Amino acid sequence: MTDATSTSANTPSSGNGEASGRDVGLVGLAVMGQNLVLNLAEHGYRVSVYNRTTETTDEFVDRQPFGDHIVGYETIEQMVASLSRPRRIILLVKAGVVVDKVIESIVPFLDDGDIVIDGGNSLYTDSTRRQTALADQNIHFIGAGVSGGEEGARNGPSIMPGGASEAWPHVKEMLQAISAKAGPAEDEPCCDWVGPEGAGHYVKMIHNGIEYGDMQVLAEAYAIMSAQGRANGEMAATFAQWNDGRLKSYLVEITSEILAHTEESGQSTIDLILDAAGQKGTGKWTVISAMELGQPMMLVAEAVGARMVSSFVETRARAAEVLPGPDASPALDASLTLDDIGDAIYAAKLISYAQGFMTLDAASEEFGWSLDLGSIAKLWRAGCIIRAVFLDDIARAYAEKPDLENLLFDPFFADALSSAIAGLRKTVVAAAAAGLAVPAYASALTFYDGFRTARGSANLIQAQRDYFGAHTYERLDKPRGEWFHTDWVGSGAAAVSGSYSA
Ligand code: 2AM
Repeated sequence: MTDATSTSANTPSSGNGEASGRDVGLVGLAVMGQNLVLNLAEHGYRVSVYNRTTETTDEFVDRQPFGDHIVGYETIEQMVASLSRPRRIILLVKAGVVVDKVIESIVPFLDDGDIVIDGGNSLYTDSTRRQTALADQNIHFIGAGVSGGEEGARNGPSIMPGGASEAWPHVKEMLQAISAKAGPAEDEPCCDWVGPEGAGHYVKMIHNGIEYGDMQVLAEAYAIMSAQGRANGEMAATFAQWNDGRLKSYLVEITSEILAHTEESGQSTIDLILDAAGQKGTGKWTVISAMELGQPMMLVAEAVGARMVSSFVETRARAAEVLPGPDASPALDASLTLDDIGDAIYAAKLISYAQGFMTLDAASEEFGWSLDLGSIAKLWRAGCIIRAVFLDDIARAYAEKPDLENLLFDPFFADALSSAIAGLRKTVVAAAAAGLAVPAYASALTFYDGFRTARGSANLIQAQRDYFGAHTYERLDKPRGEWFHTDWVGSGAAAVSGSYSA
C-alpha cells in the first residue's frame, strides 16, 4: 500500500480548512446516513457527503447545524478528492446490488490503502466477497454492522466492524467516538473489531435474529396477559416494573410505552394496529445460517415463523371459524401470575441467547474467525435494539471463562435458569391448555428439556434410518466411532450384521 499520511485522520481535524483534507466521506443520505453524519460532525469530524439524488444532499446540508463540518458534493469524484488519506468512506446505501454498484463507482478514484466501510445491512457473505475483491485492488474493505435505528445512528449506535484488519487502526478512534458507550462509567465504546471477512455483518445478523426472538418473547407475554383480561394500562405498568429489574432492556421499556399510548379519542393505539408483522429478512438469514452450522437456534426460528403466520390475516380469520380449540380467555389458568410470566420471559430469553452464542461459536469455528464472544456481548450492551442489563451478565460469563462450553453452564445463568424455568413451564402448560399459541416459550422449554436429557429418543431415529436406508448406527455396548447395521427384516432386530467406519 502506498499510503498515506498517518493515522492522524483518525482524530477530528482541527478545522484548518480543505488543505489538510476532510476526515471522512459518507455515501447515502437516507435516515441512517443523515443521522450518522450528524453524529460524526458532532464529534468534530469533517464529513464530505454524497447522495445519488443531489436534492437530498442539498436539503440536508442546508438544514444541518454543523456548518462546514458537513459539506455536500455533487459527484463521487469530488467527494473522494476532498478527503485526506488514507481516505475513509462510509456507505449507507440500500443493501444488495446497490452496494456493489456504489463501490464500483468509487473505486476508480481511490488509491492504495484507502478504506471503504459498508455500514448497511449487508448479508455477511456479500461482505466476505467484497473484502476479498477489494483487497485485490489494495483497497481495505470493512463490513460494519450498525444497530440502533435512527436514534442510535444519531446519538451512538452499536457498531460491529469486520473485514480488513489493517484498516482498523485508521478508523478505530472515529468509530468508537460515535458509538454508544456502556459500562459503569458509560465510557466503554460499543464498537470493537469483530473479526475478518464478513464477521461484522455476521454478528449484526445474529443480533437481529436475537432481536426477533426478544420481540416474540414479549409479544407472547402480552398475548397471555391480554387473554387473562388485563387492561393495557396494567400491562404497561407491569412491563415498566419488569424494566426495573433483571429484564431491564430497551425492548421492555418501549413495550411499556407502547401499551400506555393512547389516541386522542382515549383509545389504546395498540388495539388499533393490525396484527400482521413485517420482516426484512435478517431473522430468516440468521436461522438459515444457524441451520447450516448445525445449531438449533429454534426460538428465533419460531419468531420468524410466528411473523409469517401473523401475515396470513384473512386465512387466520377463516381458520378461526372452522378449527376448534379451547376459548383462551376463561380457560387461561387464573393462577398464572405476573411473576410466572416474568420468569417465562427471562428463561426464554436466556435460552435464546444461549442458542445465539452457540451459533456464533460454531460460525467462528467454521469460518476461522476467532470471534471473542464476551467482546461481542459487550458490543450489544448499549446503542442497539437488544441492549439490556442481561448482556453485562453474558459478557461477565465469557470474561470469567472464555472457553465456556455453553452459556447455560455459567454458574450465574444455571442458577438463574433453575429458578425461572418453573415459571416458563407453568406458562407453557397454561397457554397450551388454553389454546393460546406461545411458540417462543414452548420452543425454549422444549430445547431446555431436550438439552438436559442425557439419554434421549434418537436411538429410535437411528434405528429407523438404518432400517430403511442402511445408514448404520453406533451402539452403547461398543466404542463411539464404530458403526453397525442390522438386517431388521431378515435375521431379526437384534442381530448386528457388520461394523463400518464412519
Ligand atoms: P437516493 O436518495 O438517491 O434514492 C437508501 O435507499 C440510500 O441508498 C439512499 O441514499 C439512496 O439514494 C441510496 N441508493 C439507492 N439506490 C441507489 C443506487 N442505485 N445508486 C446509488 N445510491 C442508491
